[in-house]
Amino acid sequence: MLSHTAFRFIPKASPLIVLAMLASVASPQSERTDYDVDKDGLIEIRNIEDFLAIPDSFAGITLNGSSDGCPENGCIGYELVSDLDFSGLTNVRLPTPFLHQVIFEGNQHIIKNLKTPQLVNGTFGFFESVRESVIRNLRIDNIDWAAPGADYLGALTPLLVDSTIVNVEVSGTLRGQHYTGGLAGVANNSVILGSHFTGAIYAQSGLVEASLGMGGLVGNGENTLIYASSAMGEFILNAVPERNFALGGIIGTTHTHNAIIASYADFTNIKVDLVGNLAAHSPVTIESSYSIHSADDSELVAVVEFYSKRSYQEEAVSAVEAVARADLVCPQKEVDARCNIPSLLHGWHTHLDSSGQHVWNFGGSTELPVVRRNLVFDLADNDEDGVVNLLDRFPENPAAALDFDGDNKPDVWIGACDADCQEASGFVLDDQIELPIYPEAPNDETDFKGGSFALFELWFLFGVSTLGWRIRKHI
Ligand SMILES: [Ca+2]
Ligand SMILES: [Ca+2]
Ligand SMILES: [Ca+2]
Ligand SMILES: [Ca+2]
Repeated sequence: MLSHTAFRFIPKASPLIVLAMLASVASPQSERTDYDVDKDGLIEIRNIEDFLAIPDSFAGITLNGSSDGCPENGCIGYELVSDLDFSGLTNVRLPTPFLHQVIFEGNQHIIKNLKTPQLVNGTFGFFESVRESVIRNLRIDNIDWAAPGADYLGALTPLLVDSTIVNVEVSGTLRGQHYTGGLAGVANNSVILGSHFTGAIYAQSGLVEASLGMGGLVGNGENTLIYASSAMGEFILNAVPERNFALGGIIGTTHTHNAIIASYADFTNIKVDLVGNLAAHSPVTIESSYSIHSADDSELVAVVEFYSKRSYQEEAVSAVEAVARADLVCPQKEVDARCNIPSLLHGWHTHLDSSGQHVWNFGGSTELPVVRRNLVFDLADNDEDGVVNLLDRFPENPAAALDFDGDNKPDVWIGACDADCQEASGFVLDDQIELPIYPEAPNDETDFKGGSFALFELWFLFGVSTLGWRIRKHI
């Protein structure tokens, strides 16, 4: 098991080392008198210098020691207002601040071309630790990070705790030692929505056998929920291990329960079982997802209608099909009579975003199903248990969120819900998860939304900016 020491903050080894090159091009920050020009409560990050100046947030949300221009009660986070291109900059040492109760809004901007020299830090990511925070609408392109000694490595952060990641896309190469994930090294009590990794993760075979997790999105997952997300790419190994306990296309190792819903891994891997390229092992519940782990078309694809194995459960509840790649390519709708297995994607239409748009796009007759990239997620969380209303089957009760089989008995407790909380909830934990019963897919799947989406999005964004944000109960 992962010990609690994993989440202890590691003191920073060195003071902030700002790029030497930047010193000559930076404009004097003292001229800046308004840090929130558009008055949305988010301090504008205009360039790399601003980005590198984001401080640890425990003492408040400021930049260069100032929050001038923020609302009376202070700012609630930061927002990118331009792309940040690190290409040509060498020997970059990021300050990697702690984000605590912060919104980091990417505004669809791109942070790109950051290459690191060999790092010796114990942990590495854009943010040293992300707690009770939201990172959203961000692209990170073409990173190339070598941290062969890092215990925890993730593009966003090595440690994601009690946080939500929304609409984040990362591409690049990661070389870590232990817990490594395309988004986060370790994710604890967190939710990942509409987020994707494309690239390569290096793993040494000796470490694979030592069960140190590496995953396309998350190296090690604890009470984490992943929805409408994907990982594409490959694990690169220097030798073939005896067994693979540790490499998963979405999540590597799992401690306590994790859930993967309406997601896919097309991530080259070795010696996995059918479900094992989504997560390396249980406890995990997987619904309406698929995995491909072979670089060629010769091997079978795992199509997971439903799979659930909790830590105390001896037998998995499982509805998993091993099919040829062509069988997964074929369907253009959920029930497609033209295909070898007409009902292969049974139940997949039930997964929606906050606008009612379907998560899955089944594509044409020569394309694999993919998760749509323009999904919208309302972060409202009435019971403040960390699981957004959209995915919370008990949206007014903070003790539980998941009930896959719909029997109104929670399948797992929320990670933060202790014995007293469980007792007070009035719930009895489900002792036998059954296969979910899905409604029939609509006959005419032109009902699927997609084309006329822009109007809703405008309305939605307006609604959000009017009502403000919620990050758990702390903000
Ligand atoms: Ca702003
Ligand atoms: Ca909730
Ligand atoms: Ca709940
Ligand atoms: Ca149940």
